Amino acid sequence: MHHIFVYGSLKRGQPNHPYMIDSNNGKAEFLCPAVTVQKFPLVIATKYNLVFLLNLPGQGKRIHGEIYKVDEKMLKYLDWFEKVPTMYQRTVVELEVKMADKEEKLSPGSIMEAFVYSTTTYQPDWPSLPTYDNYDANGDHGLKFVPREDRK
Ligand code: PCA
Repeated sequence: MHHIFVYGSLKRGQPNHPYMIDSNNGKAEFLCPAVTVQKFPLVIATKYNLVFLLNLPGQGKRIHGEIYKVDEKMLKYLDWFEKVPTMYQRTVVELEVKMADKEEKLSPGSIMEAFVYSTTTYQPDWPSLPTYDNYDANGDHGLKFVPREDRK
């Protein structure tokens, strides 16, 4: 099993979450909410208003998201879904657990590592875009996420 931290469209209540809970794609079990130990710029970019974590530690904000335990099949599926390695890359990030999970013996405040889909390449202006600490497709930013099937 692998741990993966999701911060964008894959979170609960966000547009791509259904792909994570579709058992045809593999297994994913929600573990706990978490926040990155370091700051990163989380930006909304491209004409489709996609969400990207730029691998520039120390800039931006500490990012809130969710940790899942996934099997090999789901990890491979998500790599394909996130277009690794062209669009996103799968890197490792340090996280602070926000809520306890009995089974995993995680306690609030404990530090763990998980995979994260950070951005492979980005436009020069992306680091100066507004940054967020907790992505919501329907947030005040008003930047409407364009689902995969509607992209041209
Ligand atoms: N999906 C992945 C990376 C960005 C996105 O929209 C996630 O939620 O973590």
